[in-house]
Amino acid sequence: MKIMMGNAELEMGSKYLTELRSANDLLHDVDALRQRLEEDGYLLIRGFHDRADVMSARSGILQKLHDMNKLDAGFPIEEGVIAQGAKGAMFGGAVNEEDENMMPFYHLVNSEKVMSFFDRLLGGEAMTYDYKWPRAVGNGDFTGAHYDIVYMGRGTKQVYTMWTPLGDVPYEQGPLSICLGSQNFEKMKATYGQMDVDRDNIELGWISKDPIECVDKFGGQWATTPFEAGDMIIFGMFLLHGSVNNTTSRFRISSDTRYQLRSEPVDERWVGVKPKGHYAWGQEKSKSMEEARKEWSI
Ligand SMILES: O=C(O)CCC(=O)C(=O)O
Repeated sequence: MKIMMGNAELEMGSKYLTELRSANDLLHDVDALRQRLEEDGYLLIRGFHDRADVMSARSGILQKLHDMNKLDAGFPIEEGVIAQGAKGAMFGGAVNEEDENMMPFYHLVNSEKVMSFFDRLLGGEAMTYDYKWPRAVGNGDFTGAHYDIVYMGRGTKQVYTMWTPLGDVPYEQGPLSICLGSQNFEKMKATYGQMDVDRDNIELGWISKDPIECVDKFGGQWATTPFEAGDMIIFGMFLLHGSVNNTTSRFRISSDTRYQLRSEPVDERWVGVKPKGHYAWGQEKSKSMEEARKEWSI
């Protein structure tokens, strides 16, 4: 089976691409979960969220897409069919209680279940960034390879991303993909991994749009899987990830949200009632990643 990532076509089960594995069998054993996270760089938990809660978060976001005329009126809203020419959308920001459509989503990613999972995994009281990144990814769109640290590295480096599909996301709808082993790309961590998009103003922040080039040059192997509503995957700040292309006529709806120990320093851009977010990135003409990579010799 061929999977599209950017302009590349990757064969599932080749040196470039394999399947993510679930960590559900380790859920009862926190030491084993930590060890797996260390070794694999991620934990995929199937059926973690209540499917009904995920579907109500999805409905709220679909309602917003409908209100923005981004859905094809010829289909039921819940199918999320993209209106002719409509682009994707990011609904980044902190909880806004006036936005009723978003409340089920905030409850989902801030739930007691999520927070106590991180309390247990991190071995202390966890906190979540107030800022959340729910998104609708349009036809032909994908996310290029990046470390999250370049967007949120001003506090502790022990921050974890939880990626939650808000609905079922089969291969062709563009699920998350990660580069296995990229948590050990030492030269990349010492160069690209020290970058801060607001300080360095480098376009997109993606180290590469070409997953084949990544493997040939840096090593590792891409991994993805079809996701179902309820699944989630977590990973640290130094794990290259991106996504498969959405080749369907429906939006891929998902979110990325962040968690860390409350006792550790926090990146001030992402907390508070109105987090300031990226304040400088892209304000001036940004440097190309190609140029930055030449300077880093990677
Ligand atoms: O959903 C995507 O396409 C990318 C998500 C991502 O980059 C993240 O979860 O950090």
